[in-house]
Amino acid sequence: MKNCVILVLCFVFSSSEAPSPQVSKQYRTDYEYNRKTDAFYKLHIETTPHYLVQPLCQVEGAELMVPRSDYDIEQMHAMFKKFPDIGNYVWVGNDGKNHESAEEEPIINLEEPPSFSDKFSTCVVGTRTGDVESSVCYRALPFICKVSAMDAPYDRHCNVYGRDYKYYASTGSCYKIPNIAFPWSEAYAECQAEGAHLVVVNSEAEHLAMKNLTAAAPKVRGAKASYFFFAGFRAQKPVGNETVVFKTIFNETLSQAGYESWADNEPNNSNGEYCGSIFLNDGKLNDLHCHDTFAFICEKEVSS
Ligand SMILES: *[C@@H]1O[C@H](CO)[C@@H](O)[C@H](O)[C@H]1NC(C)=O
Ligand SMILES: *[C@@H]1O[C@H](CO)[C@@H](O)[C@H](O)[C@H]1NC(C)=O
Ligand SMILES: *[C@@H]1O[C@H](CO)[C@@H](O)[C@H](O)[C@H]1NC(C)=O
Ligand SMILES: *[C@@H]1O[C@H](CO)[C@@H](O)[C@H](O)[C@H]1NC(C)=O
Ligand SMILES: [Ca+2]
Ligand SMILES: [Ca+2]
Repeated sequence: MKNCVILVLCFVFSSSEAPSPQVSKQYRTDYEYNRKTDAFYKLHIETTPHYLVQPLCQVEGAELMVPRSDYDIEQMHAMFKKFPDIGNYVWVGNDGKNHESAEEEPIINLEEPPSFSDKFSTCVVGTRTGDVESSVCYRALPFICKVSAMDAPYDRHCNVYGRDYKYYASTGSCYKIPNIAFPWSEAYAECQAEGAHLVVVNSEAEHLAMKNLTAAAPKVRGAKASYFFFAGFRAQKPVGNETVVFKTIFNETLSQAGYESWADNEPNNSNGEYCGSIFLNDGKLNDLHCHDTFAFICEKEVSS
């Protein structure tokens, strides 16, 4: 009987190379764990209109935090303390209770609200002093995302903290196009946080895989154009008459990386396009402005 138990345990441990967040209490590098709630949290310090916060949390496999217990409030309080300069309010989710209205005059978001209802409805905020209050929705605030360890996504085969990775046997890598548009450096950080990296095309087979992946991709919110996907290469802004040299995020030239076919008439470096992308039509390479927002592709090599 005892041997049996030991055998079963051995099997369980040896078959799981990297255990799920449920077991390991590890999640994306930008989330912190709270033992009392058995959940992961992230405070987004950038001020954000209310209608965008839930989609942003969901890209990270989380939800806007609904304050459910004193432990959630303690967590919020602790996160506020790390950032003295972000003001006194954050968006939190609606817990369905009635709350006093926030006293401080809200800084009204000057952009047009996306919907009539957002302008007049009330939303829920957490305060620096540890209260939950109601507030107009028509403003921009930092916000807190939360996911329980039980629900935190982990893809065992691809070894990433994210959903929707697709494995291509032809390249031995998993790929994903997150459902959001970002500037290049935020796209870079987002792939990193999940345990992946912006895609680097290393072969003709991988070029074909990218052509296949992008052809089937739904459009993402907020992209400047829907036919480009940021990828893991870019150039330094040249000094004087230096030539522009594109290198991968692993500091290889494109030729060293194994694929250097540009789309027709690219790179055109039009007014300083220094960030790399993949062109939907032919899966080939193109240069883009780093600060514009586009869809992007994350890659994770599967170790054999
Ligand atoms: C992508 O590849 C899959 C699997 O081989 C195939 O079923 C699908 O039709 C391809 N899609 C495109 C757009 O080529
Ligand atoms: C580029 O700069 C170098 C040195 O700064 C100079 O010698 C050369 O003539 C320049 N080339 C062109 C095409 O301007
Ligand atoms: C990148 O490669 C270049 C040339 O191969 C080398 O000079 C440089 O130090 C490398 N940079 C980093 C950060 O490794
Ligand atoms: C340069 O390339 C971009 C796409 O990266 C394209 O939108 C733009 O029209 C091109 N500019 C010129 C002058 O060809
Ligand atoms: Ca690759
Ligand atoms: Ca271009």
